[in-house]
Amino acid sequence: MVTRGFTGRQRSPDIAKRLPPGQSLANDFPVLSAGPTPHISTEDWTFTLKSGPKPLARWTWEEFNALPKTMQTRDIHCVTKWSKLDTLWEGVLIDDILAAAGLDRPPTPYTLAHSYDGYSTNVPTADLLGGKAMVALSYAGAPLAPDHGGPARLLVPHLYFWKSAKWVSGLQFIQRDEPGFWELRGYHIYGDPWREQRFAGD
Ligand SMILES: Nc1nc2c(c(=O)[nH]1)N[C@H]1C(S)=C(S)[C@@H](COP(=O)(O)O)O[C@H]1N2
Ligand SMILES: [Mo]
Repeated sequence: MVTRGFTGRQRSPDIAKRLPPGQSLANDFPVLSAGPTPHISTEDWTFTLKSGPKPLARWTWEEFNALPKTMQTRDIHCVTKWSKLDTLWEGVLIDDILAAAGLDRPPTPYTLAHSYDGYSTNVPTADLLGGKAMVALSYAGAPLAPDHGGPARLLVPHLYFWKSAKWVSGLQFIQRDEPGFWELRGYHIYGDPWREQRFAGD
């Protein structure tokens, strides 16, 4: 059975292999937000790195755009059971943000991402490094649309998509893992789609 916008069966085997358990292919790009889309002008936008309460570095839009940029094609997986293959992003790798802040290693084992809409999400710092995550500024060759998190969003494609904080305002390094917005509301603390870690206890 095929539902409009989703096709679960009769995929070629290599596509099937790229779908984590319980996921179906989305052909469109659904928008999922807990609240209304905030509109942040690039003139007001800043990105801040903190260790606990202590600010480490801060960039304006212009300064941030001068950092080295990387393009990545990645599969993304939403906990509401859609996946999208081969999505194309451009942005600044978290590795390059740390380097620009003069950090040769991350200060703490955990990180909280914070957003302009008050959203937050927690990720082990190691999951943000080694080319695994970026602050994305563009999607499919165009500036990131406001509904999808523009001007800038976190992209952590190997975890469920709620970890990819839209309208990201900064990263805060923390000593102990602390749940973010959805993790406080029952989503899994880590969120590996390949282990189907949708909810706390999965
Ligand atoms: N700031 C912020 N980031 C967010 C959300 C949100 O409500 N606010 N929703 C999350 C959830 S649950 C998902 S599935 C993805 C959806 O991203 P999309 O709207 O670009 O598909 O964004 C994540 N990032
Ligand atoms: Mo989601």
